Amino acid sequence: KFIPVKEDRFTFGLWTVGNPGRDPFGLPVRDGFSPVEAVHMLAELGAYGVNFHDNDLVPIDATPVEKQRIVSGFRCALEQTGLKVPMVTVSLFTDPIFKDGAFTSNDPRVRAYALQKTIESMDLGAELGAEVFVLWGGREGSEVDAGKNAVEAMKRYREALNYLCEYNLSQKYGYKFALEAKPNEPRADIYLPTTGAMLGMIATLDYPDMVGVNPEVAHERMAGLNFYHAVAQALEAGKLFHIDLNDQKMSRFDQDLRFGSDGIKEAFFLVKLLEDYQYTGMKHFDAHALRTEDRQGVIEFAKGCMRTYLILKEKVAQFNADQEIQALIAEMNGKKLELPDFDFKFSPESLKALQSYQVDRTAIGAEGIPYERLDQLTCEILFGVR
Ligand code: GLT
Ligand code: MN
Ligand code: MN
Ligand code: MN
Repeated sequence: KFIPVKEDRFTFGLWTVGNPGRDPFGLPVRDGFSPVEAVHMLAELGAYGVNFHDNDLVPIDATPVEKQRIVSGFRCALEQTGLKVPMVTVSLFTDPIFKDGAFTSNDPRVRAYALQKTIESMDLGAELGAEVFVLWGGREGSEVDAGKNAVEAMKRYREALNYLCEYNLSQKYGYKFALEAKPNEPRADIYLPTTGAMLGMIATLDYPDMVGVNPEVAHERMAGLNFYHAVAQALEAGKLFHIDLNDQKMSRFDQDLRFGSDGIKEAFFLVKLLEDYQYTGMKHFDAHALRTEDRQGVIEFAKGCMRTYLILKEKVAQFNADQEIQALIAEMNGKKLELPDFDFKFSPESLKALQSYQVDRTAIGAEGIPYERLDQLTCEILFGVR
């Protein structure tokens, strides 16, 4: 029970299980799993795929011959295990050239290099069968707003995304781009800081259908927002192309904790959303093992992410089948409006009906809505006592 299988579509990044436990104050504490080791380990645990940044696999200064050797070794491990590469991304944040941004840098030499590096990553991903291309603009932001014009930054961001969409079309890659928001870290302020901001930008692109979002639990929670609501909006808009699952304490530095390890109730409603609405994309764990762990701890971490998802999925089924819970929900959603000709769509008839509406304001305002009972029952399902 709770053993992951390929159909669960769980994926991890090379940078997640490859993380050696370095943090801004401390040195690495373990050998992270190398790309080939990660492929074997994840396949054994029942994951569906592995994702990477260009430089997680191929060092930035690799020669073409080295690149070919690395990629063919990696491909060989994929073939042996059947693990897929559903998503690829590009590091536009590690190298010093990106210290003041990539697509939004003031320096056109940097902006051009960012595009070149991104299209090369798209080539690499396409070679390995990737269908989603994530863009996380970790350095697209500022500390000194006097030096960077935030209006120009939006124009440059858009210009870059339009360029990449055109490239995608020209090569017939068929990628869907998924934009990942984060409010801060490593920059003091990152542009387009929330999933909602990304959705706003996407609507202004030349090919809006090609571009969606990759919301991450931790990032929305760092901004103090309700992740479940952000994902619901993206899903309803048909823009949930990918998702980064992890956990995070509110309003702190980026923690990338094991999925479901902190905000259990929010994780439950997230799983409920993905399952009830039959999200078919990848469920990607963008998290890493605590710095206290050795390599065995990394395996426990990876297993834990998937197991917690599957446990919550079972809790969702229990919630959906619980008669008392469903009766309460039906009661809350079962109110009737006795107003013929009014259907919430604007027309001369509905307007007339609306204007004649005699509402019993006091009586409706005095009706109780049993959220206390409903929430307690939800908690009891999560506590395992129901
Ligand atoms: C980095 C970041 C993640 C992004 C990755 C994609 S890299 O680890 O913290 O949230 O998803 O670029
Ligand atoms: Mn994160
Ligand atoms: Mn991170
Ligand atoms: Mn992420």
